[in-house]
Amino acid sequence: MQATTLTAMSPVRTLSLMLTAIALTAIACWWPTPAAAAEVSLSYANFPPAPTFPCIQMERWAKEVETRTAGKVDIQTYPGSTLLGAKNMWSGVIQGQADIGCISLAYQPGVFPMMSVFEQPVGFTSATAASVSQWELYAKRQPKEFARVKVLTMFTSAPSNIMCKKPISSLDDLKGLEIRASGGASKVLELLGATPVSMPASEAPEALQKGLIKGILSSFDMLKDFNFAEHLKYQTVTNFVVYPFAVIMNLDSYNALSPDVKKVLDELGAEQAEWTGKYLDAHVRESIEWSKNKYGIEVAQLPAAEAAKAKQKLTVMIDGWKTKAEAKGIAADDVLAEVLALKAKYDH
Ligand code: 3IO
Repeated sequence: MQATTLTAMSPVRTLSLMLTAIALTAIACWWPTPAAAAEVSLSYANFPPAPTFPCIQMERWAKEVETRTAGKVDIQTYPGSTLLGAKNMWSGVIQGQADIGCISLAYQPGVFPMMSVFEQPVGFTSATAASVSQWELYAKRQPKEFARVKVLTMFTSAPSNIMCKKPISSLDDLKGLEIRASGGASKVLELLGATPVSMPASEAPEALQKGLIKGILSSFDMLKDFNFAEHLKYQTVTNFVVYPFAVIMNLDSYNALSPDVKKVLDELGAEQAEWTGKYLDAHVRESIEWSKNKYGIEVAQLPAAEAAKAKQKLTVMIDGWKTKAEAKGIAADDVLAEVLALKAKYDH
C-alpha cells in the first residue's frame, strides 16, 4: 500500500509543485546577485604606514581603477610593509611577489640614473609642480632604467626640510649632527657637513626612538603622519630637494590585462601624479597646523645668508649627477635643461 501513496500524487499537487519550481527559478534569475566577482585581482604593496601620503594615493588609485573598470578589476592594497618592504619593493614587483608596488627612488642609489635628476637640489617648491614635472619627463623619455616594469604613475614628496630636536639657524648648527635621510637628501647633508644616516622612512621612527638620529630631512607631512612633531620640535624650512616615487607594475601582470583595462591604467598616470601632488601640498599645511596646535612646534626659515651658502655648497651635487648619468649614456645636460623648463612652467 505504501507504493500507492508515493506514486498516486494528485494532479493538483503536481501542478502546484511545478508552479513553485517555476516561481523559484524566476525569483532566482531576477534576484540581484552580488556584484559579479572581479575578473582580475591585483595586489598593490606599499612600505609606509596606511595614513601616510604614498598609501593615501594608493587607496585613491585603487578606488578609481575599480570604478573605471566597473568592478572588473579588484585591487588588494597592502600598506605598512605587510607584503613588501621599502628595500625589497623593486625586486619583489619584478619577481611578481606583488603585482604593483610603490618605490621611493632615493632608497636605491645608482639604479635610476635619469629619474634621480628629481633627487637633485633644483629648487622645486611644491609637490604638485615636482610631481607633474616628474611624470612628464618620464612619459616623454621612457628611460630604460624602468624597462623591466610597467610604470603606472610617478610623484614626489613635498620639498624636504629639517625636523630636529634642536633649532638649526646656521650650517654650523648642522656640523656632525646625525640626521636621517636617503639618496639625494643624504648627499645634501653630507655636503653641508652633517652626518647623514640613510634609511627608508619606514625605519625612521625606530631610529629616532633609539636615539640614533637627532633629526630628519624630509617633507613636513611626516610631522603628523608619523607623529614626529612629538619629539622633533624645531622645523627649519630649507626646500633642499624632493623625494621622487614611482608606482611600478610587474610586466607579466600588466601584459595579461585586457586592452580596455590597460587603457584605464594608462589614462590614470598623469592624473594620479597631479592628484597626489595636490593632496600632499594641502596635507603638509594641515600637518604643520596640527603639529603647532598639538605640540607647539616652531617653524623657521633657514636665514637667507645661510641658504645662499648652502646653495653654493650643493652645486657640485648636480655636476656629480651629470657625470654618473652621462656614464650610463644619458644626455644629462638635455635632461637637466628639460627639468628646469618644466619647473619654470609648473612651479610658481
Ligand atoms: C615619505 C615616505 C614615506 C611616507 C611618507 C613620506 N613623506 C615623505 C617621504 C619621502 C621619502 O621617501 C623619505 O624617505 O623621506
